[in-house]
Amino acid sequence: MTAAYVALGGNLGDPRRQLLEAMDALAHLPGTRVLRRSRLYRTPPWGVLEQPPFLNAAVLLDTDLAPQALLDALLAIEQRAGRVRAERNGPRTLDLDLLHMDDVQLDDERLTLPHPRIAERAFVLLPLNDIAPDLRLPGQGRVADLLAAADTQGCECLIEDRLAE
Ligand code: A4P
Ligand code: MG
Repeated sequence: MTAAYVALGGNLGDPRRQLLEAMDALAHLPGTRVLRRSRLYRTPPWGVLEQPPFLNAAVLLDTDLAPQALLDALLAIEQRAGRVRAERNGPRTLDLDLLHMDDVQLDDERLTLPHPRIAERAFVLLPLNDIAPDLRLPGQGRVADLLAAADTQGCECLIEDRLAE
């Protein structure tokens, strides 16, 4: 079994419902359990600014899926949520990014691990810090330290959606 950290995001349709359904779908993957769920965060759009705010979250999985198989499963869940791939960084119903798997570093045409752009993204670091503040991301640093250095302006935690416990 391997620990796997997955980021969830969305800003079209009903993002809250899509994120919660995606967490359920992750819990039903073969050989996979959800160990921790972050709170939900409302975050200003990053990259392409002219789009609605995002909801973001993160989960910690324990899985016996290999990295590529887990990526395939994430893409299938995105498809079922009505994801249409258009503009890079543009609006989407559901985005699932594989952030990190313990003891895995790889870089091929389909998958880069750890995800190379965690350190610069408050919308990833805030929920990741809920579930793994002491995680050390090879090449980037410790999650809580990265968050302390990140620009979290405009990000809010949805208190009523306290899901981590
Ligand atoms: N891929 C490679 N490595 C990975 C990985 N570690 N995890 C490949 C997931 N996928 C990985 O992904 C394109 C391809 O990347 C996948 O098919 C896989 O083979 P994609 O999701 O179609 O690409 P994208 O998401 O449009 O592009 P990009 O640049 O990866 O965007 P991000 O990083 O997903 O960012 N603002 C806020 N506030 N919150 C957000 O969640 N999200 C984005 C998209 C922009 N702005 C945002 C948010
Ligand atoms: Mg993605």
